[in-house]
Amino acid sequence: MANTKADVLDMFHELSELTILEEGDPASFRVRAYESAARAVDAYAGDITVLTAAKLQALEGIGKSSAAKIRELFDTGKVQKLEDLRKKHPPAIVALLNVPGLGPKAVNRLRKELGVENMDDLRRVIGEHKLRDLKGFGQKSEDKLAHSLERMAKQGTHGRTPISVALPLAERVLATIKAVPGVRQAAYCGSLRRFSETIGDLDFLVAADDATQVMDTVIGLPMVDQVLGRGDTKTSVLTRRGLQIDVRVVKEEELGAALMYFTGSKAHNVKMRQRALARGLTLNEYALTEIATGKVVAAKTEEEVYAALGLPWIPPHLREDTGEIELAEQNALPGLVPRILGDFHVHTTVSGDGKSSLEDTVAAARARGVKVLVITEHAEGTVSGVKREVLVEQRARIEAMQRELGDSMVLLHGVELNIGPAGELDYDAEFRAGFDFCLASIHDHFDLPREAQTQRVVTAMRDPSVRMIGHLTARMIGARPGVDLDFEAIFAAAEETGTALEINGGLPRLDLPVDVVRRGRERNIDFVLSSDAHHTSELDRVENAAKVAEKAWLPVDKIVNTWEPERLAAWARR
Ligand code: DGT
Ligand code: CA
Ligand code: CA
Ligand code: ZN
Repeated sequence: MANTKADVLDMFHELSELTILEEGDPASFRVRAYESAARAVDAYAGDITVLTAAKLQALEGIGKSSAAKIRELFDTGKVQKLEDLRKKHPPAIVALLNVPGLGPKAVNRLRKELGVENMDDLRRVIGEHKLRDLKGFGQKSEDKLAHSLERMAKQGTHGRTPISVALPLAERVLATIKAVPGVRQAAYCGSLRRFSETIGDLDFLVAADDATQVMDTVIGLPMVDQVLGRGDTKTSVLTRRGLQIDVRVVKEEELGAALMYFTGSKAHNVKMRQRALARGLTLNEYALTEIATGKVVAAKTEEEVYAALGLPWIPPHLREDTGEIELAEQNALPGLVPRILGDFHVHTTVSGDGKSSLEDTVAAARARGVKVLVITEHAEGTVSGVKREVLVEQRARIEAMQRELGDSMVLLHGVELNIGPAGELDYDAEFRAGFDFCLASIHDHFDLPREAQTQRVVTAMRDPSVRMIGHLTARMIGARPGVDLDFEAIFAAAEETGTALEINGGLPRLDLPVDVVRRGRERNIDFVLSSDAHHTSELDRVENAAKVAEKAWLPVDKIVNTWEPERLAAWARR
């Protein structure tokens, strides 16, 4: 299995992660070199696999040792340095870095001094109060780590893979499978197809002439660590990160029934089978069949199976048995987002963490059909934030660009304010009032108690400059739980002040979460789908936000992005 650009990116990310542990320093020379190499590879538009070491080294950001490693990966299929690091720092140790408050130095010391090799060990030594007497830790950090573990457990993502990791991985596996000769169709199903936030395992279905080649390919995938089982129709492998991949080869005539079965959810399937039985039919992963005659009624496509059961096709991300079958029956499924005409949360290189220029961002948004675009750099209160002079200068550039754009697009100047621990905002009221649009979001102080946390957001909402709250819960799926909020109080303040709530489409966030949108969907609140793009390639993340809204059955007219451009622009400028 030939390695590709994505495998090089994986290699550098893993190298940097393991080197952080090795050296106990997240910003060492080597770590920065790997990260810079990854960025350079990512930005390279040509075929990276054919470049010689010298050509690689000539690319900005790639040094001699990184160039050698890229070649080593392409030429030999593995990289010795990485193999060595993997032996010293197994995945269970790397996973400890996800515990808020636990850095690489601390992980190494806990390992050496208390024998902590995984999450369970950590839980145990904290329970046994072994940290309070350890030099450099103490009571306070023991309490803090206990609290972190508690919040992680509450989040219930232990052992599951965040969608931000699973989806790009699945797309790569899918592309590889589709390239196997004789493969007619292939798709991922399971929780990923339902757009769940975390994924237990990946499930693929393949319609192919020759299963052998498909199975060989799956087993040969570069991220595969272990083969759990191989058969004629099903193969299971485990990636180095501990993610299981199940691949099933099915007959093309049965693909629809199989897709339905393996997409689930289980609860949705149970209802559908009951529905079949009530009509004298059986539904399984092969077909919908007449019980009396054994005759196949439908199997090839999902649409046919749903239709034979008297239903319109139900989009996968709605199949959670939260009432979607009953609505489908009355032809009243919640509407899908028909179009996304605005993006109100976008960064450019002016932000410390932005990667695309203003010009490129505007051009890419235009090409996507965006009619109202608001540029929102980080304000000075965040690490990547900028001073007012820079923003004043940007405003002039934006005004000039707007003149050139004419009627084709409304380009507005906004800013992403940081909400301080007591709801304080960046700059001063007068400067804030000078923007077309201000959104405000939380970037720190995640541990405040519910009342203070809620009050902080409500205070920001009451500020006349704030039009929208960005990524309300500030969670990072699988890494940081959302802050503790009284959502009813937030919804009430949103109604009272007319402040919109963002649905941030960045896969690591997906914030608001589906359950929060569900709770707020009947309220008189404006919701906005945002990309929070830091690169032109991330503008399509508004589609993820749309999936969240759809999964929560948010009425389409409450989604600001779908409105007519004139109404949209007027709304943003208010
Ligand atoms: P996950 O992997 O935990 O994120 O969640 P799923 O939904 O992908 O679950 P998984 O991988 O165990 O199974 C994939 C789909 O296959 C599941 O959504 C529905 C179907 N399925 C699996 N086992 C059963 C079962 O025992 N009964 C029924 N009705 N469906 C099943
Ligand atoms: Ca699964
Ligand atoms: Ca599975
Ligand atoms: Zn942002």
